[in-house]
Amino acid sequence: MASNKILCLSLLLAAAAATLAAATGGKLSPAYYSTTCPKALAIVQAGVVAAIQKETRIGASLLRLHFHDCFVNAFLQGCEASILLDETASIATEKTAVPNQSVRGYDVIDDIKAELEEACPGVVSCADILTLAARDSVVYLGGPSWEVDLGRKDSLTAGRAAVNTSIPPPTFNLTALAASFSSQGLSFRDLISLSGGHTIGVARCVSFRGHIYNDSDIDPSFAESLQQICPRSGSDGVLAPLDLKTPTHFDNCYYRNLLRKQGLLHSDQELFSGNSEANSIVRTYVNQPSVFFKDFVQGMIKMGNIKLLTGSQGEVRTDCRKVN
Ligand code: HEM
Ligand SMILES: *[C@@H]1O[C@H](CO)[C@@H](O)[C@H](O)[C@H]1NC(C)=O
Ligand SMILES: *[C@@H]1O[C@H](CO)[C@@H](O)[C@H](O)[C@H]1NC(C)=O
Ligand SMILES: *[C@@H]1O[C@H](CO)[C@@H](O)[C@H](O)[C@H]1NC(C)=O
Ligand SMILES: CC(=O)N[C@H]1CO[C@H](CO)[C@@H](O)[C@@H]1O
Repeated sequence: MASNKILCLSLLLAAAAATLAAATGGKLSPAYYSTTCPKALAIVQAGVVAAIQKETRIGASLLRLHFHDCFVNAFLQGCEASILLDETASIATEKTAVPNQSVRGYDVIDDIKAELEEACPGVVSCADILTLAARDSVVYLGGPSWEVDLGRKDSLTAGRAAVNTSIPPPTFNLTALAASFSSQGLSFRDLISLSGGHTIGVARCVSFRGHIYNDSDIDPSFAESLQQICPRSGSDGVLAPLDLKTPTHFDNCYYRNLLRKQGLLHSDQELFSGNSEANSIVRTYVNQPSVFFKDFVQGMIKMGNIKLLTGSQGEVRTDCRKVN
């Protein structure tokens, strides 16, 4: 009897909290799932840690997955998990768009989602899983931690055509990169701090070939060593670390590489190649890693809030690959 009473009380509290959440409408909050799915954050984190322990690179892949989700503004939506939708008669999947070719981590999100559906069916959105998984990856690999505001809803659509125009290619110069970020409401400083995401993970030969053969702002011996694995043609898929020193550790080495002209992508080296404002920010991140961490966190929070669906917009998908 007593335990029944306690159960009823907690159900009542849950109902009150749910009403409160509904009443606050589209407002995000770190506590969004605290009554509807109290284990949500722990489940996502455990899934991310297990995946990274199986394959270290997956942490980088999960960070990039969130970046791409937020940047592709199909139908003017940002971080809404449209990147996870598979092709159907009515969905033009984003997965097969050219800049998307090496985006990965979908299976990890599926596994986490399956566990969440078991614990609290239909409650935790795929967009929130992507946002949390990016944060948890950064933390596990030694980067900064931060609180993630939750309550994003999932889109009902995807937009392959928008991938080409939304995701900046590695051939962009500083001006074009800044314009791309600015069109998403992100500042010049956000561009430089968020590019620090390249302190982990890898890129394919096809993505850095132009830089190692055609650019002059590259350390010649660094270029030469890369030319040995990435020929002028062929071997498009051969991988090299974005941060040659510590590719599985989230630190400020990415910026130290730029000072030595050892950025892997053309777009990386653009951040330290003559623009005095950019150079000065890069130098700050080299000398004061804590400033990099602070700015990166700020940038991630801004990026994670790009054109969200909230409240009664969109839905909470039960399968991240399909609209309900
Ligand atoms: C500034 C504009 C950016 C450009 C031009 C760019 C470009 C690229 C390219 C070309 C790759 C390698 C793809 C391949 O060859 O397979 C890559 C990988 C990656 N990017 Fe970016 N990126 C940018 C911004 C970002 C941001 C803002 C983040 C996250 C905060 C990010 C995180 C990553 C990560 C972690 C990887 C490695 C993924 C893996 O190993 O699976 N990038 N990026
Ligand atoms: C994206 O661009 C690539 C090459 O620039 C092109 O082959 C592809 O068809 C484009 N995709 C869409 C959906 O526009
Ligand atoms: C950057 O690229 C754009 C577009 O390709 C070009 O118009 C512009 O002249 C370039 N800017 C610099 C400073 O090279
Ligand atoms: C390098 O430059 C040459 C000559 O301008 C051009 O034909 C080639 O496409 C460039 N290669 C890459 C990978 O950008
Ligand atoms: C993960 C994923 O779906 N990648 C796709 C990216 O696009 C190519 C085609 O351009 C597909 O073959 C990949 O499966």
